[in-house]
Amino acid sequence: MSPDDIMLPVLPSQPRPAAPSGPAAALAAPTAAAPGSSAASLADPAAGCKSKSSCGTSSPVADPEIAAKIANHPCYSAEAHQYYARMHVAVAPGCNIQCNYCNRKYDCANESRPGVTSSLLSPEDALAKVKRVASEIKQMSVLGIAGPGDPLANPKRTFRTMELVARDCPDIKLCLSTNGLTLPDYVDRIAALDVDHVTITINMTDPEVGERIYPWVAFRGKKYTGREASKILSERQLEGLAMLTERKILVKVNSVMIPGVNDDHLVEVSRTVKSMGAFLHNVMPLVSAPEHGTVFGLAGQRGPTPQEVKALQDRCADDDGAEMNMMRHCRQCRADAVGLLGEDRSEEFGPETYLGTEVAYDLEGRRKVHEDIEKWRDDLRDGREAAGIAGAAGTEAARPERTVLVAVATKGGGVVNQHFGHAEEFWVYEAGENWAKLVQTRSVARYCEGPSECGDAETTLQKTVRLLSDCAAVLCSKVGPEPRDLLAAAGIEAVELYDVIEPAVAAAGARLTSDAPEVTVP
Ligand code: CLF
Ligand code: SF4
Repeated sequence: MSPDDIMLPVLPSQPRPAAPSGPAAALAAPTAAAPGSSAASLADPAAGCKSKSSCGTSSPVADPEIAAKIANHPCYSAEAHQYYARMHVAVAPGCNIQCNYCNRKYDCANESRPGVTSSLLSPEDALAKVKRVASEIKQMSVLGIAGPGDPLANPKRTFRTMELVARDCPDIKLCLSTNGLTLPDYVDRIAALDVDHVTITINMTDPEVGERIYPWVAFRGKKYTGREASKILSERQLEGLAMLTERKILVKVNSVMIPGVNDDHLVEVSRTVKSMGAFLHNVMPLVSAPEHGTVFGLAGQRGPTPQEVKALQDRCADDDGAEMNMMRHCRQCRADAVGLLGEDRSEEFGPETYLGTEVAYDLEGRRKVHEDIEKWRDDLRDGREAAGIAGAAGTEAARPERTVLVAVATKGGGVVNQHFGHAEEFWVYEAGENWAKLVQTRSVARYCEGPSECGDAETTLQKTVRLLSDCAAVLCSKVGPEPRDLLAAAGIEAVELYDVIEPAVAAAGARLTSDAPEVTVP
């Protein structure tokens, strides 16, 4: 679809920024931005965020050095994730601990989606793949190593890969995810490679909780079990975290939310890691199915509902919780994921596409594409500011008293541009007058609370309506009569439009909260 194909409800007298070329166009960006949208015209321009920082977390990033580091990292900046892609290379097969949600046949579930198996690459083949992907997907800005085992349990392969990529692809950010057991041993090496982003999976800081998650830990040639194992793991994780933050390396903490095991404990974890300088906390749902053959899966341990995940994320973010920056848009990628978060283009890059062919690294072409993306983002940001819409840049002071949840169907590019029936995921925003803040992404296929609620008889449509049950409206480019009726029966208004997301969400929020009988701010 070209930008000109999109019919936007634009006021004719309003200025339109130029249509983007290159990457933004490829992302189906629209021809109008916030100032010209009908949605924006409903907003009062009195309030609004003046921040230019690219913040995807729950709070604005005041430090320009940090803002620059996260500006094009799709996981550390929710705004960036609409435009920039990441890729993972599966170079790290082994692991040094056992998690009860992993059976080793699949990718490391600390960062990846359980039940997915990625094929292993040598560091040299990984470099060839990175160069191929970088030349095809120029908005790919980050290379992450996240499995299929633990990257730091495979230090030779992991660091060799990073060295090769740093040598040949100087504009790609390096990113690493680890269970943290051996992290303190490698912090200097990580710093020397200019790795600016490290994720540690911390599911507990209390060994009593930990012994229900980790049956054993292999440390310095010895296998530990019970509380002792979790005590060692937790101490090493926190030691590594402190060492990284001391070196100004941004740390994201992942926590797998396991209902009845660590859910009540995770606010405490959030508080601890925040006090030690972690930048971002990503509470991810346990995905547990008997066919994965994990201890939790076989024991019938359920995963949380999206509503439970959001409630916990909100508690961690709250003033009386941990007041932590929360990541709300994780897609639990696979260890060989390629593309924008939420899309999986790994199958386009099989070995035949990168082995045996020399790919020239088009640094200049990539720079140009990234420049175009930044221009497009600036236009949208200026539009939001002109319309007085806060939330995207996280200025909590501007949050209205009354908000509702509004779901959006989007293919990216910052625009409501997807048919309801084609959407495999929805972005859920907190919406109110002059306020639009992304609070969760929900995958239609991912969440299932077990046979009692999600049996064979439940259609995808019914499941989708249940997924959005706490939303007041869903914004999409098109919706059929059957889903519209089912949504209406569940109290969810279906709104058809093509528009820039934030102004459209804020307008819907303003309208819905003016009718809403109760305050829904958490
Ligand atoms: Fe990969 Fe992870 Fe780096 Fe991102 S993923 S190593 S921080 S580049 Fe991102 Fe994927 Fe969630 Fe990970 S969406 S699973 S948080
Ligand atoms: Fe599996 Fe990852 Fe846990 Fe290792 S750290 S046991 S690979 S989930």
